[in-house]
Amino acid sequence: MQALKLVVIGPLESGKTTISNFLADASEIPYNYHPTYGVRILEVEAQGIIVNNKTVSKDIEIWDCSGDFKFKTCWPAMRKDLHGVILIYSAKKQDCLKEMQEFYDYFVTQTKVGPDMCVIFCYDPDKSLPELPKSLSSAFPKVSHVKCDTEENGNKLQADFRSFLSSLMTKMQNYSDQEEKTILTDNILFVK
Ligand SMILES: Nc1nc2c(ncn2[C@@H]2O[C@H](COP(=O)(O)OP(=O)(O)OP(=O)(O)O)[C@@H](O)[C@H]2O)c(=O)[nH]1
Ligand SMILES: [Mg+2]
Repeated sequence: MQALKLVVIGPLESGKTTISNFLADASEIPYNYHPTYGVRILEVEAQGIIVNNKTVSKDIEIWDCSGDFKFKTCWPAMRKDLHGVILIYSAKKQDCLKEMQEFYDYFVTQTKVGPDMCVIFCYDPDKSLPELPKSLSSAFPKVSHVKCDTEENGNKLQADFRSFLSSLMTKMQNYSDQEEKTILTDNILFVK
């Protein structure tokens, strides 16, 4: 079975590697900053995801991408055959609308991935933000947008991630069921 490819993208030093490690259940999470060089791929099996009232497991590839635009040459490989997008920005650097729009445009708008197959995480480990920045919420009104941190609210981050997986996999299944029906209908018409 093909793994679900999730691309984690966003500005430099926004928390992508920290969150990717957490979601992939990495046992050691280094909290000091090491810029990601290009991309790293983490593999994890998500268990107990609810898809159309059934509980399923799924292999996931988390593509933890660098936020440095010098790695833009890697973007086509990162975008190829992706199923979902996790956009991450840091509460410390909220002035990132232009960059977020560029990532969103390339990885979401220009692909088959719609706004409902994308989630925005605002990484706020110091709880510096009372609420989500309006500039970003209003720029991406159709995208689910939540605050997260890996330490105190790890359970909430896991729950938000699982709910994102559930909605993403439900949409994918409904889409492939629909495609199957269309092929069957086309074949029946053809036989007639
Ligand atoms: N306060 C706090 N800071 C943290 C914690 N975890 C990570 N950080 C800091 O958050 C920043 C984000 O680091 P990364 O996750 O490596 O950033 P990134 O988005 O992967 O960056 P690039 O790979 O360069 O694009 C770093 O400055 C970390 O030191 C935490 O639990 N608490
Ligand atoms: Mg990184």
